[in-house]
Amino acid sequence: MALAFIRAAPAVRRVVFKSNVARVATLSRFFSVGSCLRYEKPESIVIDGKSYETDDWTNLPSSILKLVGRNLHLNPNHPIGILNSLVKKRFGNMGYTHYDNFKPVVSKFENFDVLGFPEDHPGRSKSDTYYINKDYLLRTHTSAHEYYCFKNCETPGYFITADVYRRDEIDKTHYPGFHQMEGARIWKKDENVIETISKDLENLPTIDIIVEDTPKSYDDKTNPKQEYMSVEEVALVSRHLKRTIEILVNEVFHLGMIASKKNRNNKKIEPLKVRWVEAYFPWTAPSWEIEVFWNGEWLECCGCGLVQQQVLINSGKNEDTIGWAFGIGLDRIAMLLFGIPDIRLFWSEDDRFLKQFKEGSVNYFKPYSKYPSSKKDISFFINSGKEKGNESERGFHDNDLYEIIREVSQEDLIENVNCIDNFVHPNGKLSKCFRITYQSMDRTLTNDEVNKIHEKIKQTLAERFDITLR
Ligand code: FA5
Ligand code: MG
Repeated sequence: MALAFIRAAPAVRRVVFKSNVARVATLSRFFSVGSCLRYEKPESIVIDGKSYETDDWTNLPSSILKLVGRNLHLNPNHPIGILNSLVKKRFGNMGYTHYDNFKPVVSKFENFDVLGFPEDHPGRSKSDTYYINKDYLLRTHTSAHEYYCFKNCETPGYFITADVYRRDEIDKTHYPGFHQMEGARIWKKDENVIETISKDLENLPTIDIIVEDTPKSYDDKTNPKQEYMSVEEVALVSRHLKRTIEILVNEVFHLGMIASKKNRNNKKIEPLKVRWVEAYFPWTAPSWEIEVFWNGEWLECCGCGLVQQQVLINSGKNEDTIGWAFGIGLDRIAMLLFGIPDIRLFWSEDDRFLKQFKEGSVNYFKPYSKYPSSKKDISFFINSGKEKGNESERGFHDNDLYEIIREVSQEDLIENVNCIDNFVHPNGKLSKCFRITYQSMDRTLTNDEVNKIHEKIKQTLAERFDITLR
């Protein structure tokens, strides 16, 4: 394990708040961006041997810290590691450097600023991101390493695989830690650039795949090109980008199809069907997402686009550089390919899970048991904020509750949290009701145990927020 040693701070820091009404009002504003002075915050946090002083921005709880350093993508016998190796092998001799050892702590500059995230982008807020302090955070995407890679990579392109972290909801397809793979490729925009990219395009392997796309490579109104690139350059670079991603998804989904057909004793394999849709990312233009048709549904799995010239320049590249980048989420894809019903399972240390997967092979997961679940509700009024206030002005963000739930039930005992009721009372207060589904993947939970956790969640919520339980 790469992490982590936490020194507990004196308890004083957070006790002050409760008995002082005036203070609570100030705090509510403070909470409005998902603060975390409320934790028993350590004075410093050590990750990968480096010590970071905490401050008002710190909101990294120990439940998340303990995920850091698991490096599931480096385990050759884990579904995430298997996916990673498959892609590495596929793109082995095609001019890419593979980075999969980047540390998860990055600067705010690398994760947001250098990529041109607007100051008010929700991704920057404390309710969405785990901050170590005002300057450092757990990367929320692998694009946080574009700066380093564009500066240092010596091949025309690179791939990055890494664990990323986001404060998010709780259900079968969301987990606060997940994995992404990033890819990028650049060319020098010289007099031979058209010829060079055309040649690179010809050298890409051909595959049997059904693609829905518009013939236009950009749209002046909805998905504009950057001025410094010619129409022809945009067409060629975006063609190269899309073909590369199609090869990637085809590789992994094809194996998934074999696994699932085997599972159903059906031998016929159809070509994969994908479609391209316009998207927006601050650091690419034009931008797209690819969706894959799987089990009757379109699945969004990868964002991409032509890298903004400014990002390349910020990263020390010559202004005559053009290129593309993409970022793909691995966990949801792995869930489909390996037939894994709950995203929590990836983090399981139970042999009944881990022993089922072997290097180089995509096979279906055999559930070892489904333990009973129990549902419990939690309802409350949010006191602070006035009628007109939106949710965050009221001093509470749903992600704050999810965080408390994860913190109290340390062991991943919760399958799902659903907001089942949300209304403004005539007194102007917002009332919310959440339904929590308790279910362990490894054992049967006792009533007593569930009740205790549930009470603790309610109590912690009431202590930390200006709310009234109903
Ligand atoms: C990004 O993270 C961009 N960095 C992608 C990118 C890279 C665009 C380079 C352009 C150039 P997005 O937030 O959409 O984009 O996430 C990318 C993928 O990660 C999603 O398509 C999804 O498959 C996966 N993903 C996002 N949030 C979660 C989550 N909470 N749990 C599991 N997978 C997730
Ligand atoms: Mg998205």
